[in-house]
Amino acid sequence: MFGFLICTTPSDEFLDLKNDSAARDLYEEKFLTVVWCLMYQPFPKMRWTIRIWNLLATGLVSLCLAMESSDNNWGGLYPRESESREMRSLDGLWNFRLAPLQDPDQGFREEWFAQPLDMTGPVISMAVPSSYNDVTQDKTLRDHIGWAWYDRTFFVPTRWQTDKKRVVLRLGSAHYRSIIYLNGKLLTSHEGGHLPIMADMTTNLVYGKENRITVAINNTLTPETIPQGSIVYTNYPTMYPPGYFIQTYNFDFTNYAGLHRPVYIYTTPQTYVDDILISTDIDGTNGIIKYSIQHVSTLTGRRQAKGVLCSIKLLNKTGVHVASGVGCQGTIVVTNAQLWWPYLMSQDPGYLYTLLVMVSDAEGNLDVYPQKVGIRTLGWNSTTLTINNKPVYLRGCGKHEDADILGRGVIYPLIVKDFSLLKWLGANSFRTSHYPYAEEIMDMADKEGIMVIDESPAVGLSGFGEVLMKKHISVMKELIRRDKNRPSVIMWSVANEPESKQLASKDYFRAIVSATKSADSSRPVTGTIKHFSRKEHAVVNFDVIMVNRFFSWYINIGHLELIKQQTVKDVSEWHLLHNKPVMISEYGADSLAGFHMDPTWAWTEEYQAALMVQNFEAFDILRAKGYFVGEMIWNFADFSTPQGNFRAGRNRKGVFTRNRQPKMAAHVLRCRYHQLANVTLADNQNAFCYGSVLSDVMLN
Ligand code: BDP
Repeated sequence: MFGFLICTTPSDEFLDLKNDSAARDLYEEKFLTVVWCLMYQPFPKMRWTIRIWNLLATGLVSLCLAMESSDNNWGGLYPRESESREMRSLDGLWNFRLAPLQDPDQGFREEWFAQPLDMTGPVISMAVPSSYNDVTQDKTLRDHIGWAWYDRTFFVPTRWQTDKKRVVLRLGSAHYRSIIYLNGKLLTSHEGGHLPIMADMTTNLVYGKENRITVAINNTLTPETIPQGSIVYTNYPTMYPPGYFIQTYNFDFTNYAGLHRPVYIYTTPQTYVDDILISTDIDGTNGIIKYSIQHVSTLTGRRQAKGVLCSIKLLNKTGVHVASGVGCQGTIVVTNAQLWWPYLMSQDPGYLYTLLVMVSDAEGNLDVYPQKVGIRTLGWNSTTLTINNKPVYLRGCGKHEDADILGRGVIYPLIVKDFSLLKWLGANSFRTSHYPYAEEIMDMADKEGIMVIDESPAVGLSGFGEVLMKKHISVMKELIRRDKNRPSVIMWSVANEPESKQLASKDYFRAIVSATKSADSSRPVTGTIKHFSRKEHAVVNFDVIMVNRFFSWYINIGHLELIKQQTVKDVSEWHLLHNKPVMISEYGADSLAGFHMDPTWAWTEEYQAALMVQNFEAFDILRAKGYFVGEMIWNFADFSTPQGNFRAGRNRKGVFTRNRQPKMAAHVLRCRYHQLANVTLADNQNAFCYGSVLSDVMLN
C-alpha cells in the first residue's frame, strides 16, 4: 500500500560504513531487515505531516483497488488492422507533470484530470512510448517516486459513430499502477507495469470533436506489489529533512516508469472476435491446428439473439489460402505443413501462417482478425526439452528492456538491432528477465524463430502472503492471456530468484504453478533459483530447474579455476535431488568496456571472457550427462541500475555495451553458440574461438 510507513534510525554501521564489500553486505542485510521489521510501526511514532500524507495516500489507494480489475475481462488480442478494424496510434508528445513528492495526491484533490493538464499548472512535453526518467536533464524527474500525469488530445471521425463501431483504447503497459480518464471521466485503472491495459471507450467519446485522455501513473513499489519494494521513511531529524523517504527494492535494475509501450485506439464491429485460443500439433508431415474463437456482441435484444457464425481461413507465408474451417471451435489439418523451428534449426526458422478469424452476425457485421500461427509441438520429461520431437539446447541471453534515453521505452530500431545481435551471436533463445516484454518484441521472436522463456514480474519475492499470491496468480493469467498463442514462448517462468529458503515458498509456488498450468498446460513451468539445492523449497513445483550462478564473481572472485568443479557439482545435485532438466539461467561477470589486463583481473574484458570459457567447460561436462538443457549468459547488454557503490554506474555484465557494441565476451559467445549449433562462421578465423589452448591462456 502507498500508506506504508517505515521508520529507521541510522545506526553506527550506517554512519561508519566502510567501503568494503563484506561490511556492505552485512549492512545491506541488516538494513533491509530493519526495513521489513519496522514496516508496521504504529502511528504514534510518525510525524504528523507524514501521517497525513500516508492517510491521504492510503485512502486513494483503497479507491484504486476498488476500481482495479475493471479491465480484466478482455481477450488479450493485440490491435491489428483488417478489413473490419481501423487503428490509430496515440504515440508522440504528451503533456506531462509530476505530482509533488510530499503531496502525492494533489492531482486527485485538484482534479487535474477534469481539464487539460496545461490548465492546472506547468507541463513539459513527454515522449510516448518511453520511460520518463532519462529523457530530460531534470534529476527530479529521473528520481521521482509517486504519481506522474500525462495527457493528450485526439480526434475520432464521426464515421465511426455512424458505422456503429466499437472503439477500444489499448496501452501496451503503464508502470506500475495507472488510472485512465477520458474527457475528464474515469475510464479504467490497472495494477502491474508490464502487461496491456484495454478499455472500451465507445460511449465516452465525442465523435468529430476533440477528446482528451489523461493517465495518472504511480511507480511506487510496496511489499504487496509485484515486484515488491518498500518506502522507507526516516525519523532522524538531524540527518534527514522532514518527510524524507527512499524507495528500496529487491532487484538491481532501475525501476523505470512511464508509458513504455505504444498506445492505440482501434475499432471493431459490434460483434467482434474477442479472443482466440490456438494449439498446434504435428502428425507425420501434417500440421494440426486446433482453434477456439471467443466472440462478443454489444448488440442487444432480438438483434443479438439471431446468432453468430464463425469461420477461419489459413494463409501461408506468401498469402496462399491453404485450409478453411467453419464453426467457433474446430481442428484443421495442414498437409505438408511448414513447421515453426528455432533459429539455426531449419533453413526457414520462425515460419508463420496467418489464420484469418472471422465472425459475423445476422445484421451483416463481419469482424476479421488476422492471427499468426506457428505450427510446432513442445515436449519435456525429466531430462530433455523437445521441439517438434527433437531435443533442443537453449543457447541464449538474459536481457532487459533497457537503453540510453528511452529507459524501458519500446522503439523499433532497438528491437531490430537486438534481434540482429542475437542472431549474430548464434543465440536461439532469451529470457524476458525480469518481467513480460513488449508485444512488439515478442512478435519479432515469433518471426525470427527465437525461443522465449516468458517471465513474470515477480523478481526477488519474499513474504509469500495471501495478497501477494492472489496478485501473482492474476499476473500469470494476464501474461498467459496475452502470450498463449505465441510459438516462440516455450516456458513460463513464474519468478526470478524468490527468497525460496523460506518454507512458505513451497506452498506459495505450488499454488502459482498450479494456476499457471490450469491457464496453460501446453508449456513447462519454471523459475530461477539463487539458493543451493538443499536449502531451497520452491523448485519441487517446477518442470524445469533454472539456476542463477555467479561463481568467481559473487563467490570466490578472482578464482576462475574453481568454476568448473563448483558448477558441475551444483548442477548435478539439482538433478539428483529433483530428477528434472536443469539449465543455467544466469552466469557472468561485470566488465568495463575497454578495460584490459593480462593476466586477467576482475572487471576487465579478459576476466569476463575467461570466466565464460570456464563455464563452457563445465556446461560441456554437464551436457554429456544428458539432463542439462541450456545456458544463458547474464546479460545481453549493460543495463541501468540505481546508484550504488558496488555498480560502476550500471550493471556491466553485458556482453554488449548499453549501446550494443560487442565486448570481447560477445565474440567469445558468438564462437561458442555457432559451434553449439554446428554452424561454421564465414569469418571463422575468429581469434576468439576458444579451444583448449586459448582456454589455458585465459586461465593464467
Ligand atoms: C542475479 C539477478 C539479476 C542481477 C544479477 C547481478 O537475477 O537480476 O542483475 O544477479 O547481480 O542474481 O548481476
